[in-house]
Amino acid sequence: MDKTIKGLKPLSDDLKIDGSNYRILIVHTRWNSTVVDPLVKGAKETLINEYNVKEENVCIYGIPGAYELPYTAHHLIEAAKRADKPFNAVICIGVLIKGSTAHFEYICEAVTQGIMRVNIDTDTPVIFGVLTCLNEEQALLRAGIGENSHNHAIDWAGTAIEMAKVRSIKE
Ligand code: DLZ
Repeated sequence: MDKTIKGLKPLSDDLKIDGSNYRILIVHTRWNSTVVDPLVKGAKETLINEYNVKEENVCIYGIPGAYELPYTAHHLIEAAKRADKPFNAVICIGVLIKGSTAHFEYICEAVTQGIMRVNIDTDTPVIFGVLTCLNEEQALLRAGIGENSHNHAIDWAGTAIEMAKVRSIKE
């Protein structure tokens, strides 16, 4: 079998969402920037070009590593609420690559649970844009680098917009 059944079904055109009034935060790591930078670019360009988000409403904040993503997302979400400029959705972008110790497993677990908690605790959709890769090749392919690769941040941007719409439901 040469075709996978995995993947996100695109929204039909009649359900296409206009993001022109949305404010989206991208928090990203500087660890593994060769892979993280194209992911951030892919997310930003998709938000602007596919969903009409205004460039000035895509806020980008860089931090050291994936372990810092949940705290930063939580803090910036709450700060924006206090400033009366809440984010409609947040995308956390990072890349963890397995090394020779148990560090990878601990960080993956902490970051996954942490990002889920930020969703619930802040009532803001926080998209899990964290690649957890067994080697560098897997990371490159998921950042759109190389033959038969796909930049997963394109999907994360679409998910952020869809979830921003969910967040706007009032009753
Ligand atoms: C220390 C570390 C290691 C070994 N690997 C990664 C990685 O692959 N991806 C990543 O985003 N961060 C890594 N870090 C840094 C930790 O996430 C964190 O920044 C430090 O432990 C300080 O809290």
